[in-house]
Order: sequence, then C-alpha cells, then structure tokens
Amino acid sequence: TQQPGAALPAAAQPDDDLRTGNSVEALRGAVMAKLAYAVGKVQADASDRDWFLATALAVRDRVVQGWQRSYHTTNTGGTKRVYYMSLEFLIGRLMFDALTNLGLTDTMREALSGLGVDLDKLREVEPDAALGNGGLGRLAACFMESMATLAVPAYGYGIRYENGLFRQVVKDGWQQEYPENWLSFGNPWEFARPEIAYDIGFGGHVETHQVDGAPRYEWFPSETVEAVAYDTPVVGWRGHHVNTLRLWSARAGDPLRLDAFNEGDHVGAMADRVKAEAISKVLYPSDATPAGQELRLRQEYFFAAASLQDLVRRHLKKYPDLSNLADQAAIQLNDTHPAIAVVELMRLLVDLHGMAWDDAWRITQATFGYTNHTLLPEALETWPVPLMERMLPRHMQIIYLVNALHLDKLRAEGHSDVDVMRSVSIIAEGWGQQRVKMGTLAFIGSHRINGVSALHTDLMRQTVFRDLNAIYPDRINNKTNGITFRRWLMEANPALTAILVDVLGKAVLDDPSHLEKLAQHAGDPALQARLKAAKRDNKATLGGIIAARTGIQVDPDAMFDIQIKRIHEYKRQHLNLLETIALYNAIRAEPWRDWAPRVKVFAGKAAASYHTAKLIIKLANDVARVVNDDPTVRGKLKVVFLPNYNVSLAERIIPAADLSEQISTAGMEASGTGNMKLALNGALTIGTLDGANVEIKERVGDDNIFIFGLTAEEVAARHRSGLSARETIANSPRLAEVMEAVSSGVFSPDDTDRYRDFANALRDHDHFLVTADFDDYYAAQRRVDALWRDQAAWWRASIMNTARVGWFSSDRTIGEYARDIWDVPVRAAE
Ligand code: Z15
Repeated sequence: TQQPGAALPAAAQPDDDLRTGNSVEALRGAVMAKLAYAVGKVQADASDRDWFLATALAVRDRVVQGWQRSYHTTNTGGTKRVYYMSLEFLIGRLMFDALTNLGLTDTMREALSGLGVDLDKLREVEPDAALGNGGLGRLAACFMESMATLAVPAYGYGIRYENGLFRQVVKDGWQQEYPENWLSFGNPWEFARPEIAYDIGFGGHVETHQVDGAPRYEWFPSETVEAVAYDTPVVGWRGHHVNTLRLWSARAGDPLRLDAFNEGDHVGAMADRVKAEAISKVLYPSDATPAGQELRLRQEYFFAAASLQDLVRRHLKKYPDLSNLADQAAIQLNDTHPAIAVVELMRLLVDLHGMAWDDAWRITQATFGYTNHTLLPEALETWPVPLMERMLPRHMQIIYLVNALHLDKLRAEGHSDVDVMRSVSIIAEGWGQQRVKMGTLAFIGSHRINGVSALHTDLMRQTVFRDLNAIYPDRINNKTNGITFRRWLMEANPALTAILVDVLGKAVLDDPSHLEKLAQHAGDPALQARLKAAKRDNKATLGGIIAARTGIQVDPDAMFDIQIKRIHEYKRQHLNLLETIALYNAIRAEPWRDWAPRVKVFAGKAAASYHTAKLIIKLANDVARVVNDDPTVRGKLKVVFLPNYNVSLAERIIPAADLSEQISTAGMEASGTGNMKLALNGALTIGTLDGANVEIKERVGDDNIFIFGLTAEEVAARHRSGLSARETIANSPRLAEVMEAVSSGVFSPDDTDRYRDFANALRDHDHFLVTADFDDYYAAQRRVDALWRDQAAWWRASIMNTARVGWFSSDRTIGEYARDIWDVPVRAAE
C-alpha cells in the first residue's frame, strides 16, 4: 500500500484538481488526501468507515461547487424561495445520491478499486439517516431531491435529531427498540453553522403598552433555548442545482451554572442544559398518530420559530421591510406539525415589526400552504389550551384573535349554523377541556391546502374539511405524491435501469415519460427474459440478506410477495397474515397440488407504545416459525419478518419484489408511496381502491393490477350499517377456521392465550374491516397464483407496470406545487 501523501500530485492540474477534478486519478488523489488530512489515517490502518468518510468528503467537495453556484444565482436574481417545513426528513444514506446525480459512480468505483477498496462495501457502512418515521418523512426527502433537480431555490427546515427512529431488534418474535445514534462516527455531509443561531423563547408572560394610541404586546419568555443551524447540501439530477437542508439543533444558552457547580451540585448545574437540549435529542416514533406530549410541542415551536427568524433575516438583508414577503417566500407546512409557524409569523409581523394586523394576516395567508396527510380523526393534532397558554402565552392570544376575527367574518357573511361554527372554529370545546385544532389553524392560515392523492383530496372535501371547503371552495387542491426515480430506480435497481436505457435510450433518465414506450415491448420474450434474470439476481441478493438476518433460506425462483411499511391496523398486515394462514391450511390439505411457490416478506416498525401493532409483529414471527418448520409445505410457502426496516433495506427489497401488498382499509391510506416504488420496479400490486392505488390502477390498467375489497364509500356505509364481524366470519368457513386457529393458540403453543383478545377484538369490533374483506382478498390472491403460473403473462403485466407509472415521479409532483401553490418557475427537462 501507498504512504499518505506519497502519491499526491505535487501541483494539481486543472483536470485532476483534488477538489474539482472528475477523472479517475483526480478522484483517487482526492480520496487519498481526505484520508490523510481530514480523517487522519494512513492507508494501512484505514477501516471501511475511514474510507467511507474520506470518499464522502471527496464527493462533498464536488457537491459544494454546485452549491456555491446555486447560492450565487439565487441571491443575485430576485427569485422567490420555497421553504419546506417538516418535522421529518427520512433521507437514508446520501453517498449514492450524490454520486449518481453528479454522474461519478463508475469513476469513483474505479478510483477506489485502484486502492483495493470496494465502493459497494463502503456504501453499506454509511449510517442510514432516519430523521423520520415513514411516508411523510420520506416524501419530504424525495421532494428535496426533486426541488434540487428542478432548480427550485428551496430550503428544507427541520430538526437535527441526535437519535433518529429507533433500531428495531426482534427478540423471540417481539419488537424491541434501541436508540439509533446515527451521528456517533461523525456526519461527513453536514456543515455546522455555530454562528447561525437564534434564541427561541418558552413560557413567561405578555406585557401590553400603548404605542400611538394602539396596544402593543411584548412577550417576555421565562426560558430561552438556542437553535443552531446545520446545513446539508442536496444535489439535484446531473448536478445542475444544489439546495440546502437546514436542520436545527438545540443548545442551552448557559451550558453550565457555575455557581451551582462550585457549590458541589454537579448534576443540578447541568439541569437547565439537559432540559434545553432534550428538544433535539430524539424523534417521536409516532406515524399517522399525534405524539401529544409537551416535549413534542416544544420541538414544533422550536424549529418553526428558528426557521421563521432565519427566513425573515434573509428577506431583510435584501428588502427594507416585510411587506413583500409573500412575493419572495413560499412556506409549505408538511402536515400540521409546523402549523404554529402561522401564529409565529403573525407575532413577528405585528409585535416585532409593527405591521397592521390585517396586512400581516394577508401576507401570512399568501405565504403559507398546508399539506394534509391523514384523515384518521384520532391522528389529527390538537393541543390543550392550558398547555399552549403556559408554553406560548402570546401565541395563544393570537390564536384567540385569529379565531374571533375568522368567526365574526363568517357570521357577517350570514353563517349561523352552530354545528358549522363549531367545526370551523380553531378551538374545540368538550370533555371539560379546550383544545387548539392544528388542522383548522393551518387551513385558515394558508392560501392553499392540499391532499396527497385524488381520493384523499376528495375525502378531505367531504369529511374533515367539509365546512371549511364549503366556505373557501378554491383552497383545497390535490397533489398526488411522487417518488424520486434517481433513488428508487437508478440507485436501487441498476440492473433494471441498464435494461431501460438499452431499450429506450438514455433520455429515459431525464424524462420518465419515455418509459411509456416500453409498453410496445411488453410481450417480447427476449425483453421478458432479460428483466426476469435481473429480478432473479435482485432476489438472490435479498435472499442473502434474509438468510443473514433471520437464518431463513428462501428460493429466488419463488414469488416474492412483499408488505413493507409501518405496522398499523389500518394497513392491515394482519389481513395478510390471516390469508397466509388460510393458504397454509389449503397447502396442508392438498400438498400435492401445483401451488405457486411464495415467499411472504413482512418488514416495518411499530410505534413503541402501540400494543396491537407489536402483537402483529409477534404474530408474523409466530406464523413464520410454524409454516417454515412444517415439512408438508416445504418450498411452497415461506414467511419472513425482516427486522429493522429502513430506507437502505427498502432499496434492497423493492427491486426484488414480484407482488406489492397495498391492502389498507379503503379511505384510510392517504396516498402511499411504497406502492409507486414497487410498481416502478416491476412488482404487481394487490390492493384496495385506496390512496394512490386508485391512480396506479387507472394508469397500469385493470388487467395489470389485482384490486379487491370494499370501496371507501362501501366502508363508510358498512360502518353506518353496524356491521357484524361474527356473522361475516360464520359465513366464511375458511376465515372461521383461521380465526379459530389463531384464537386457540395453534401459532402460540407456548402461550395459548396470546392472541385470544386480539381475535375477539376482530370478532367484536373489526374497525378496519379485516373480516369483511377477507374472502375477496383470498380470491384475489388465487388470481395472483394463476397469473404467476403463466410466466409470459406475468412478465407482460410487470412490464406494463414499469411502463405506465412514470407519472408518479416526484418531479411531476413538485412541478405541480411550483405552479399551483408556490408560484415559482421550474427548470425545463433536458
Ligand atoms: C405519515 O407518514 C403519513 C401521514 C401522517 O399523518 C403521518 Cl403523521 C405520517 C403518511 C400517510 O399515511 C401515507 O398514506 C402518505 O403516502 C404519506 O404520509 C405521504 O403523504
């Protein structure tokens, strides 16, 4: 091996410059220099992690060039900026994002191989940044990449959690949560900005004084915490534009009370610091459920207030006042989590900048847009008024005034119905406690409110926001979600990407509408064979991961049937498990039949406090043990629960999927985005008419998707009718047999009562209509089997899926936000 420095060029030439050169030699020299001077290691002692850091830092230099260029263009033009505020950014690993978008993957691979280092091994040691729970957080990450690709001058604002989503360990079939400190070995992608820090207040009181005969309000917080910026560059496709993800970290104003320390109270001396810094310690692990804790509200206000101070300061560097803020800034609220920003902006405009209330309100509304991600009533955020009054006293006053003016205006316009007034009020009364409805606040404070699929947006208009929609009919609009094809096709599935480029030309990488031409070749046996071989390789790779993590051996020629998502009753992993048991029973009854061999893969995390979801994980593991150990089914059915699902694991599972399970109770999954990733990678969907499944079906065609179950309308009718799950079960001998087996302990011989209450809950309530949809689901699965037996027909359908889902690119989604909500231009495609 070489000595550090020995092989460094004495004077770098322009094309092999250590910071900007993109030749094999330049990249190799750059990595060697980073290893020596930034990591401080000699090659002989360098671990994979050292090499990863050196490589990432070399790549980062190349990202920074575009970053500075983009910064300059944005600052010199009078461009409007977009601020995407989200409590979650589920970004995963970043090295291949940067390499792919800079077009440096192959060069870097060669550069490293000359040093005896394997780029694909380094890929695996990068920590997976899980600053999010599931779909909402991953959507924010896809949007960041697409905004950079489309050269929308955008900032993502969020929290730099020290601990991201917990690491899931499955012990004896039960989920256990362990902290995930993704930063423990340093983060090569971020730039600490200790000089960019803002004071964030909490608690205290409000004082009033008269200024020119009008009242002025001043908030005196009792506690302040500093928000410190950390910036991560986000590079777009082909490196044309680079944006910033700015995450806030909490820092105590006074790190240590020296008086207490000197008196010997060493722990007490740090108590304030611990409380302050708790704000950015950990991500709340709740997905599509509100966290409902005081610390969570502190997180929400902390990052909303820091982000607003930051963007206001940026505005005032260029303009004398804030009167033109809405022309220069669009702020998108990713769900209600940052909705307190509406109130904070009013406070800044009115209390600190002396703007008249009505002008401030007009600007606020024109600046904000709000994206809703769920209609589940139990998932809509509300905060107790007493908590708000204590933590944010001035904000509570502003909320009351916003609400009073809003209701007065409606009364003046002739609205009087008490039910309507109650539903459109920001304050909910009841159970002896007033609460602030964050969805209503976000709606009132925004000029556009959007849902995330066509069905979800329609249901928004009909249900939670029915009355507000009747009053403001043009505010709600649909923006069907999308995914970035760079990560979910090019990086995750290079084999499929190579075939697509070969058949369709390189332009498909820039414009996914070229995928449509693939449909002409859907029946081509040669193309089918190539795709099948690529998929088989991906399945063999996943098989290796399955064996390593679970010890279960799977056959890459079997159908890989995949359900990957957070564990939630509305997503109905238990419906899939009941069908698995029914299939198991059928195979045992007639083991000689030509069963289509299947591997059922489940992966996903349950919220730590969600008891039923954790029991569903245990059931999956219990069913897996019984089925996999049964010699009569060997080979025909395998069940796998893959632990610690995250973005990186998804990148391995999705390219290996044959069948995509999208089986939520209709009306409950706002969109889904895994459904899009799986279809793009050639998996066929079995699903309900829910979320974006509806739009996937419209595009791929009825013959190329397996739809079953009640529609959203039928679900609502069924709930009204007062369903009887017991009757449904009694009418289905197959389901009755499965229920009895689960309930009586066939899968839990060590604890025969384990699933008794769970089964009885399905019999007595079945809120998610698992029993109602069971028979139709079972029948749809047998249609899946039949198509699988005709491999030419299966691959035809698979090709049609890849061909017809180009529309679900997040570039398309961001283009729509830019046009309809933000009013900013986007860069034209190549
Ligand atoms: C979350 O991941 C989603 C909704 C939420 O309300 C929360 Cl708190 C978290 C998901 C939806 O469940 C999913 O259907 C959607 O595709 C995703 O947001 C992105 O819009």
